[in-house]
Amino acid sequence: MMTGVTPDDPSAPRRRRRAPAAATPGDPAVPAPAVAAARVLVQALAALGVRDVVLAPGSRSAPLAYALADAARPDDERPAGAPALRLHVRIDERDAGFLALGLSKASAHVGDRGPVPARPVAVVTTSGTAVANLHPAVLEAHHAGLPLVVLTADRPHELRGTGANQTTEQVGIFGAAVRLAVDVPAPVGRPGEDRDLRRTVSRAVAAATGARTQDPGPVHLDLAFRDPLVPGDEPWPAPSDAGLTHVAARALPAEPAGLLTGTVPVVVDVLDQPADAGRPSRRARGPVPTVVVAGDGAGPAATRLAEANGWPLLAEPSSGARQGPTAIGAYRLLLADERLGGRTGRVVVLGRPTLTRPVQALLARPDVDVLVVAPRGADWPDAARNASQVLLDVPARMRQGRVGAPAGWLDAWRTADAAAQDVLAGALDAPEDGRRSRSGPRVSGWALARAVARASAPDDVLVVGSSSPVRDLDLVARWDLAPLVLANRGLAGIDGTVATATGVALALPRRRVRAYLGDLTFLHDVGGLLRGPAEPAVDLQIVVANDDGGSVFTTLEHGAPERADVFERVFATPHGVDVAALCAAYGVRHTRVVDTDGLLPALASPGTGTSVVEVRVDRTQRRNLAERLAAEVAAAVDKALSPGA
Ligand SMILES: Cc1ncc(C[n+]2csc(CCOP(=O)(O)OP(=O)(O)O)c2C)c(N)n1
Ligand SMILES: [Mg+2]
Repeated sequence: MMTGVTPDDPSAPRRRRRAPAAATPGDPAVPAPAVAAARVLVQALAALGVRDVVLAPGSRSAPLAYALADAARPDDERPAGAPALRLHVRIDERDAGFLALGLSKASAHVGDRGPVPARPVAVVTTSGTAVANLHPAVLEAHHAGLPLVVLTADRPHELRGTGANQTTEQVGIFGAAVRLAVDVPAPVGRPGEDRDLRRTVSRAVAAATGARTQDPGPVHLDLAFRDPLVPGDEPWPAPSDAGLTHVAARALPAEPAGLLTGTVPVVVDVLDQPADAGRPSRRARGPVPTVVVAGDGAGPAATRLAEANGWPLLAEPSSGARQGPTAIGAYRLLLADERLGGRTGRVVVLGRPTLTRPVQALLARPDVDVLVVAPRGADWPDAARNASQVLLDVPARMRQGRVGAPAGWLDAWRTADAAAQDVLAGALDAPEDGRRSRSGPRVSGWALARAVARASAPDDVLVVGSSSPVRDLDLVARWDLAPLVLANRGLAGIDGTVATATGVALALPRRRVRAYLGDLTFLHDVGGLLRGPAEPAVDLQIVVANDDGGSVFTTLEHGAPERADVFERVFATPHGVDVAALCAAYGVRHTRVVDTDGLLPALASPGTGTSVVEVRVDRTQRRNLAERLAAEVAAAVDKALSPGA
């Protein structure tokens, strides 16, 4: 939605209690309109729950920069009227955007009284290309449902379309990716202006948090500022509630009423009837063999659902659900088995699954009844266009474990998973893993993923990059109690991951935060390491799986031997970068690990500050090893599930 606010907006209040004096240029007691408005805006953000603001430098945004610098002063130095905010300054707007995203992502948690949604975090830029550099983070926030409040400074309307320096079409630049876009005119100091601005900020924060819609996401205020942009000694305005609108959040019913009482039969019908009406009733055949697929952000409800009914839990690392006795680590390799994936008649999907083709194939099968539980937002995940129902919540009968599973259903999956784990352990512990090659010793991606998983305690936080790291972790991670695993799965970009992890680390200073990413993902966002001396230190360990290129492509059709002639140049993109030198340039500690023995010690003691553990990973064997492991697991599972095994 896009709205414009014009100086003669009819929504401006007609009755005013105290008309503030219009600004008189040069009046030492009254700040310039742009400066006054920036202060009111910063006060409103703080009053509406914003705690962190990320700023990239620029001149048109100067009124906000000065106001934020005041708000970030220590308590005893902050001017009267200035709210307390945490300020983070970054040079690169793309990183500023992802830093804000990481700060917001890490603020969501499960509190004593249930889930606490992500906090809105603001990011401020100047005009021009600076704005466009926020686009990747805005898109990720859109698809991940994170409340980014994007504040971009702009020239006043009279300078737009005139060829004025650093002036472009900023209004609406993020298109459908923002929940709200407002063209805020340059303040002139007219009566009622502050109040209107608070109203606009209130709407923006409500739209970002999804208070009315349960659909959080980014919002964009394009703020025109007219010179002068610099404050003098004028005091801050007293904080005021005028125009502030606290919008009550629309609460989802914990259990949709109809399901609780059984008065809405539609869901219950589906649970009791076969997907294919031509087959005998499932009631007659007993419980449907069901699995829970927990995609990104599914949360602990997925674990509870699986445990209540004795259903296998196929949980991605960033699901927040991958733990406990029902979690099937190697599910990706088990779905092909007729007695497991083949027998599955129903899937309950929580969160958004994106990682593996076998899961997508399962969700696409016409003989599988797919129930998607999507409590938030307008959309729901159903890439296979096969969902029979989209529910706001897990049906009560399921939640209470009254749907159940056929005898031996979970046991079969667990037996198969144990067999798969033996195969994986045998391969990853074999002496040829971590072997020496001409360019030095290397470990496999899976061995590294397993070491990262093992090094991650329940209180730790793991930010995992797209591409192989998240998929390798998905195959090998086994946790009784999982760490908090976060990933940018909204659009699964390899961009902005260092900055996202930095935001997470800044948001969770008391927890050990580790990022685990591929070398191209690291290099793409190496600028995320850039932090000026005035910025707070970041305790973050970055584990880089360096296989000199994009190994994920080797496992796809592009990596087939017959395409080898072009593969290296146009898919793998090797780079030969000296990561140690790069880290030195950014003043970041660097350790290189070349064998499996060195892994655990390097991961175990991250120390303070930001450090990089570069692990030399073998890419050349990934395709062969993946094929070999799949075949060996299939054989081992077959043996384990055969009668008399
Ligand atoms: C911004 C962006 N550009 C391109 C891609 C496509 N892409 C997916 S994985 C990948 C390679 C990643 O390589 P690396 O980080 O080294 O991980 P590896 O596959 O080697 O494990 C690329 C380029 C993407 N996801 N996001
Ligand atoms: Mg790589």
